[in-house]
Amino acid sequence: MINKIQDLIKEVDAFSSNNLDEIEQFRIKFLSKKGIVTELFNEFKNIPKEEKKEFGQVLNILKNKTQDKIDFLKLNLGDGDVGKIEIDLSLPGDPETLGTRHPISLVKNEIIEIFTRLGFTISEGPEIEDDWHVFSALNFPEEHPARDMQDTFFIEKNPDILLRTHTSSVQVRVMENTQPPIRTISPGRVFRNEAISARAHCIFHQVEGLYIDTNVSFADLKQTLMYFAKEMFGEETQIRLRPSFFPFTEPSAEMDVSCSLCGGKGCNVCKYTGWLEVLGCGMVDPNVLESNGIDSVKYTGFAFGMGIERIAMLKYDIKDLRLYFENDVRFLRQF
Ligand code: 2NM
Repeated sequence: MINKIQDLIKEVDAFSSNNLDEIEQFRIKFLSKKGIVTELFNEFKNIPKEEKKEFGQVLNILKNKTQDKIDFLKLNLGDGDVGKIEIDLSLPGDPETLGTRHPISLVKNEIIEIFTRLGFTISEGPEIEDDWHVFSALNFPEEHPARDMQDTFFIEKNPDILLRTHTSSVQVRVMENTQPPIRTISPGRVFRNEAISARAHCIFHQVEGLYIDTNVSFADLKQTLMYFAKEMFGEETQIRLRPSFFPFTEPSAEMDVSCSLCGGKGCNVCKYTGWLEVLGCGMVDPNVLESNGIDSVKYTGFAFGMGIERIAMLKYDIKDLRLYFENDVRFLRQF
């Protein structure tokens, strides 16, 4: 009896086919209800007690080898002729769940699109900077509070190496290396030593812009920013400029846009003022041009800077800045 099973194992080992019908015949012969293996299992009760153990072991080997052979041959069938294996191609697939673009990226890309339509190029630069590119070349006086440990992250106690607090440092690098006309924006991450809250974070994103040429005036600044505001927040958007101060611009201004939620009538988003503050701007201080090798008699320029988080908050009515950094997919999927 055992020899008979050994012979059957040899037969199974030797069997091969790349034809589905043949493989099915092989399966019926061995494993179906009236197949060889099933019949042998039925024989089990007639086997003498002392042979039962060996009989069972060898028979199990035959059964497993037969099933493995069938699986193996069917798997190989798949190559080049899918139709032969029993897959229902009309069944719906398991869809991959796609991620979504982060709202900061969406708004950043939108800002980039608007300014590239006006002929601005995109400039990038290092996040770890030196004092010159972040402060000195931008007309920050030696005792300016932004230079304080309290506001700026320094690297390894070296007061000359720090994380950039604005992307104006990128524009210093552009001015160093190019003569006007310059039309460029610099999107990127910036770092400030601030306590994290709903309205502040130690890492955030900025887009700064720089335009330098002969005869650039405040009117050019105003038209450029009005075009930006209408493209970003809608054709009916109004802008207003309020006097302000920045070390690198003179005169300086802050720009508000009419609240797109209430159309300027007043609501809780604009705190019943009808206006939302969106960016800072001004005419580049001649000191900045001269520090960076640009003739301030021949050339003038304007510059502006905005926080991407803030623009996205206004655009999508996001109430808490921390949501941008938590990567909760329930938040991220909404955009
Ligand atoms: C702002 C506001 C006003 C600015 C200035 C410069 C540069 F490099 F030309 F000096 N870049 N960006 C600037 C001006 C940034 O952010 C609120």
